[in-house]
Amino acid sequence: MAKVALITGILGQDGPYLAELLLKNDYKVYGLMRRYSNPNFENLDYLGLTNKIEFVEGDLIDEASLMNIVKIIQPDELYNLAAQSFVGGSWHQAKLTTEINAFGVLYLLHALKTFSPTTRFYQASTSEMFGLQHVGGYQDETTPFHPRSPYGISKVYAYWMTVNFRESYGLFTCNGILFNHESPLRGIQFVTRKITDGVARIKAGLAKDLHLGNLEAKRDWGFAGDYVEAMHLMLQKSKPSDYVVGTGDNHSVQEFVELAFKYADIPDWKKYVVIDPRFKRPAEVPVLRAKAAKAEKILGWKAKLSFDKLVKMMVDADLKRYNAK
Ligand code: NAP
Ligand code: F7E
Repeated sequence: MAKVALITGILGQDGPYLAELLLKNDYKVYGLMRRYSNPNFENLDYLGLTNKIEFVEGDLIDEASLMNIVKIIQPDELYNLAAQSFVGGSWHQAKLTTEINAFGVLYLLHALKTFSPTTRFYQASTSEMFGLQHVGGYQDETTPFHPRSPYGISKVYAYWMTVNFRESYGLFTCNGILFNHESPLRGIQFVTRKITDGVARIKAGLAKDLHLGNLEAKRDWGFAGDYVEAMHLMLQKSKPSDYVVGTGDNHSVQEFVELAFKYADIPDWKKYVVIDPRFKRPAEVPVLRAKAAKAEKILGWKAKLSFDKLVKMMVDADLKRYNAK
């Protein structure tokens, strides 16, 4: 019989890539979305998936809606990708970020324990939990947490609640501690997509400059399409566990900028980039770099798309969007 999966965050970046993977594996896929006056199916449409998903309406801050959905669907696998995921915005909406990212996870876990205790649960944890912590420049499953934003703090709560329901009630729960992953479906506020969109606008004559914050921050950037494979693999193992997922390589925001301008064939990026204090953060995470040896050994997972190819893929997609080539 076909397996049933419920994905929260189905309209975001990762939701559509994961849905594509599960549909290819013959799953029936339910997608949880909030109520909108005007829903945006752009990312699912981009992959041609909108008509293949069974949508259910609910909200991570509405516990009763989650209880009902879990009770009715009783999925084999639940992937919790929904979140207020923008770190920069989490200082301005700290309470909402906490309600969605922290309490929302408690509500989901409680719903599973009550109505569907055999469901396998994936929690979208993040390298932002490490914040300032690293050993020799890397972070792995043994690295302590030192989150630097309300977002990172909310995710630490969710991480431990996910572990706690495993240890207290024997639920099959996994944390994927994912490092930054990007794609043409990335939200426009995140720095990679902001850069590729900005470059395409400049190329199309729609913008004269690109305002950015800290160009020195370093991130371990991979491709979202590769990372959803790791999520799925975690829930196929015989025992639940927590895994770091990343490429093992990192680059600065400036390196991303240089490459994006190069691929768009715009010489001298310095003529266009304006350093704007509005995009600097009250507390920065300066360097992230994964040591994903556990994922490689136990899941057989490794990032496939290189940094250069990722930047090119995103630049090409945005140039196409603006018909700027
Ligand atoms: P994303 O593009 O921001 O998508 C998040 C989704 O969550 C959106 O579709 C959003 O719905 C939904 N959502 C927000 N609040 C909700 C609520 N109260 N109830 C129901 N749905 C809600 O994020 P992503 O990049 O796909 O990331 C997926 C998950 O992985 C997130 O939890 C993120 O924190 C985590 N993560 C991401 C990365 C990364 O580099 N991408 C790395 C580590 C961890 P709307 O469309 O209504 O806004
Ligand atoms: O920032 C710097 C900024 O917003 C990356 C989320 O998916 O990954 C993401 O969080 C870096 C930071 O991603 C601008 O200061 C410079 O150092 O693209 P970002 P993030 O904060 O790393 C983690 C793993 C998640 O879990 C999150 O959900 O770029 N930066 N100038 C800028 N950042 C933005 N957004 N805009 C700028 O203008």
